[in-house]
Amino acid sequence: MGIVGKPNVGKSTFFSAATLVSVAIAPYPFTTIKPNRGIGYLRTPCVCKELGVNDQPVNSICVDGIRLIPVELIDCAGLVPGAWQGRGLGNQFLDEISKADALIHVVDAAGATDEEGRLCNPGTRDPVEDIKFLEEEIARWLTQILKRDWVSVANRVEFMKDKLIDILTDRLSGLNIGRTHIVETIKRAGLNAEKPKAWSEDDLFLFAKTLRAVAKPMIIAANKIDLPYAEENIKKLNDLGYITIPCCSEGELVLRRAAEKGLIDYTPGDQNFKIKKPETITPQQTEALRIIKEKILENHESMGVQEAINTAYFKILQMIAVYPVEDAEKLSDHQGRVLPDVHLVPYRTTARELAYKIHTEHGEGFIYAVEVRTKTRLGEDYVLKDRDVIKIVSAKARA
Ligand SMILES: Nc1nc2c(ncn2[C@@H]2O[C@H](COP(=O)(O)OP(=O)(O)OP(=O)(O)O)[C@@H](O)[C@H]2O)c(=O)[nH]1
Ligand SMILES: [Mg+2]
Repeated sequence: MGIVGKPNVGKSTFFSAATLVSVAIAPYPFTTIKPNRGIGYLRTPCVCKELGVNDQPVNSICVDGIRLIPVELIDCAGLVPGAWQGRGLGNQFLDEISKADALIHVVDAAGATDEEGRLCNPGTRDPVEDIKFLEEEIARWLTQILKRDWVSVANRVEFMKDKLIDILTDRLSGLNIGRTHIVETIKRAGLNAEKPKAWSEDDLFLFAKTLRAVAKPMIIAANKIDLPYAEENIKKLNDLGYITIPCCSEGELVLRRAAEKGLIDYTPGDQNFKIKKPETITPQQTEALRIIKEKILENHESMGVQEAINTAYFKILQMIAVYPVEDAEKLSDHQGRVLPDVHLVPYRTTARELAYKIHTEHGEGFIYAVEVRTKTRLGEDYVLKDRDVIKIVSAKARA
């Protein structure tokens, strides 16, 4: 997941709040020069409570019946106008985007930073402009990549009868863009894949813009909701067709750090926290926590950071969480560990595809699967559902 946006909007704060990795955070543009990578967690209700078992997670964590699934986050350098031509840290930023499956676009919902990320009074900048600008920059950068050898690509299609989709799949694989993205883009943009020589400059740009939407889907983290003007601006952002999640990254970071130090009980995504021992915290800490509670948590469902990450994976990328087990009675693996793993797989993944994901031999020797709750036998084409607990029966033993 790429965390993107113009400079000084709180990308690194969001990243740090999600991963607890300490990174440079400062109130001026280009604080981040080299991208930061870290592990954040998706939050999903674990099946352990429903099934009445005590689990022993291996590839994830379970906190009071909430499963936390690790995911990789990349905190990118800030993007400024002209990045596609290499302005600012443009090239590096765009390289990082190419590795991401989807983007969380952090915007300063209060409009307290100008188009280049310099501080200004809240309410000055319209964050809607920031969204249009980011879409435009990425589309221009993709157009530039496509244009480099478009003439020869178009000639190959028209004179040598090579397929445009094959050529583009090959050309764009380095950007983590696959065949299905390209097929979907051509369909959505209504372009003729047989006649690329007839595509105008505008057609190429339309292709690039649509490709971004298909291959790098995006949600908006409307950050700095503690500042004035944020609420009004969020209403405008809601009309843009993206899912918009109000966030206070700075407040989330305070809560995560306080929880890490044992001062409060707080699980990311909760709408509340509990001070453990009031006598151990300083008056400043008490005041910061009071402000977070009154300004944010009493008016919103959460601090937003966890919700943004969850939404990006579960709604935008349409991932589901499934729990493979080896023993359908004990719900355990061969070492007796109960509900050890949860796998994040795309919606529409079949039982056999899950078997392959667990182990190639499992996939090759697949005989059938069992849905553990109902003890139903499932064929290889069974389409998995979120929170399925599945036993795979395979002819080949696990290595
Ligand atoms: N009021 C408020 N300030 C925030 C919030 N999140 C981040 N900030 C502040 O915004 C400033 C910029 O934060 P960074 O996380 O460094 O921003 P960035 O987007 O990574 O910036 P670059 O790396 O320069 O692109 C810092 O002063 C943060 O403390 C928030 O939710 N509310
Ligand atoms: Mg940063």
